Amino acid sequence: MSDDEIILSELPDDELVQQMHDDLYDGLKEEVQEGTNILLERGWVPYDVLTQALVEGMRIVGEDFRDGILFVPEVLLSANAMKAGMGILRPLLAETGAPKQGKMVIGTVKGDIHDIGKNLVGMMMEGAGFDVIDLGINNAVEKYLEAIEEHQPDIIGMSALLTTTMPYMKVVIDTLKEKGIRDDYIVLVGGAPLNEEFGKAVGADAYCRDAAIAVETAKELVKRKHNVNAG
Ligand code: B12
Repeated sequence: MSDDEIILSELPDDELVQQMHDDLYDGLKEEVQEGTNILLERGWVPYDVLTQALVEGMRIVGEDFRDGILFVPEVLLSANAMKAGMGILRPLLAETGAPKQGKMVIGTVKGDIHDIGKNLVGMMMEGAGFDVIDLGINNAVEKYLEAIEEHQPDIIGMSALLTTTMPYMKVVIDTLKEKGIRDDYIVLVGGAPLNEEFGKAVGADAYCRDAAIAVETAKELVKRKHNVNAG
């Protein structure tokens, strides 16, 4: 059977999720949107659609990109398809009615244009009750400083997907230290090439492996900060 003949709504859940991985791989935006809607109509919670259909699909794309089977133009199409699916989930994840937790400024660091993971963290943080100010991609330290000044966030989040751009996180944190304001904020860092050790080495409060952990860590650290301030 050719792809044209596949009717997504007729597939059972597991085959539909597989098909969505294929469609994401092929950069088929409309099909990914359709699949996302079908899973939601079937009662899937948005977080499961996000992780099992979209994030898992992008993981497979990542492997073939690494292995030289896919190239930038193809991965860009996959990224666009993923974003289209995320666009449907975003309002659903945000409308949880969670009590207000605090404010976060988040951005991808200078030299780096990867934004899917950052966007996902932003979405999940919104869903958990944080106000999120998204600085977008390719942010120099000045951008973070301006946003901190303007928004007075509780949390600063930095994302980097390249081994060449992740050291820039230290530039930002060191600048905060020089200005004597480092300890006024919780700094969270993330991105595929990072790890716990790197987070510690650059002086972040925490490295978070994924968006769910980012939410848990943010809540915990904000609570702790408030307790310290109250005490
Ligand atoms: C999609 C993609 C692209 C897309 C980006 C589209 C977009 N709008 O983002 C495009 C095609 C543009 C691209 C370009 C490039 N890419 Co690219 N890309 C990827 C790919 C396949 C997936 C990344 C992704 O979106 N993952 C899905 C999300 C959900 O996961 P995530 O980003 O890791 O985010 C999660 C966590 O890390 C964490 N997190 C992320 N950020 C943050 C921030 C905070 C504050 C917290 C708490 C947590 C957190 O939570 C997120 C959600 O759970 C990765 C492969 C990989 N293994 O990561 C390569 C990858 C990152 N790219 C790579 C490369 C080399 C490039 C290019 C240099 C290629 C080139 N020759 O031009 C350019 C770089 C351009 C630039 N200057 O930035 C390499 C990096 C290698 C390295 N060691 O540095 C990778 C690893 C692929 C590979 N193995 O070769 N890429």
